Amino acid sequence: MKVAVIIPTMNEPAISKVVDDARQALRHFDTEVIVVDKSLDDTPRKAKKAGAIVVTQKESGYGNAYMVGFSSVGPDVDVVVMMDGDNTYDAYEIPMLIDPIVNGPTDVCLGNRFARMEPGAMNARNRFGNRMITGVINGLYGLKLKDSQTGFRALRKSALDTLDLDEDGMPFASEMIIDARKKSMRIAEVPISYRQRIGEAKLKAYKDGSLILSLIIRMVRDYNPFAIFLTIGSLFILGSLLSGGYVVYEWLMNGVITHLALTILSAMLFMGGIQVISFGLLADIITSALRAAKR
Ligand SMILES: Nc1nc2c(ncn2[C@@H]2O[C@H](COP(=O)(O)OP(=O)(O)O)[C@@H](O)[C@H]2O)c(=O)[nH]1
Ligand SMILES: [Mg+2]
Repeated sequence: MKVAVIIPTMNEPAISKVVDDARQALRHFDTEVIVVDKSLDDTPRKAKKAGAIVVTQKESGYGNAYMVGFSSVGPDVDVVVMMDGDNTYDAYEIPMLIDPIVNGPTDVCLGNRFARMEPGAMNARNRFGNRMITGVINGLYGLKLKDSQTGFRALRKSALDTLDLDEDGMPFASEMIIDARKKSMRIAEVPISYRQRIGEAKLKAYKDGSLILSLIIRMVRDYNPFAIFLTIGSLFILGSLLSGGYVVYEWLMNGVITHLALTILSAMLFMGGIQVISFGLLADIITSALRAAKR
């Protein structure tokens, strides 16, 4: 059983400890630690000294770093672990994280940071953003995750090889879950610890948060447009039934219609709703046809 640990780094002062811990934690396995580096400081030198294979990232971005890392793992690797270089994750929990893959049918195992989170490790804004994004992913893709944005993950190498990933930045983390789900992979979540980071954060909450949400909308639109249009169209029709119901009620009671504007609004909402749903049906037919043509 061979395990590769991939750590993307951009100026990470704790990298020596992180690499040391990972190698020590996996001493009973055949192990390689790969650091994909984009630093201006001595991070790569420290990583090499601690025993990691260092690959220099030419382009930039968190997702791009992992794509470089995935293509650098040895051919005999069975499990790939993803981890930050900032000491937030406890490398000694790697054996626990990979267990559902090594001893079970799991393809993708995610570490849930909310299980054992040190105070101050994640600020309220990021906690809120994570909850929102996780809720949307769960709702749209029928999952029950607690922490979709975790950076501590393990993947069965054979499953990883079939994923189609091309998000260069932080949305990569969501893309991976959504694609794994679409390919009916077995996804598990295990409780992990999460500590305060050493060194400066690279995540830009507002920029990365909106990039992640726009990725999710794009993925749903491309793969399952009908879900989005049906939801919007239904809301229109629901609104039209409420306002139209009031108009009809008044007409039945008094025999006259006094709310002309409301009447027009109801009719427009109803027709709009039907149009949006029809459009969704068309979009669905088009995307299915395109997908069939690609095969
Ligand atoms: N090579 C590389 N590493 C990056 C890049 N962006 C972030 N990282 C690293 O990816 C890991 C996750 O970033 P971090 O700032 O901890 O994000 P957070 O855990 O979501 O707050 C850290 O080890 C960073 O040094 C990048 O563009 N290139
Ligand atoms: Mg981090």
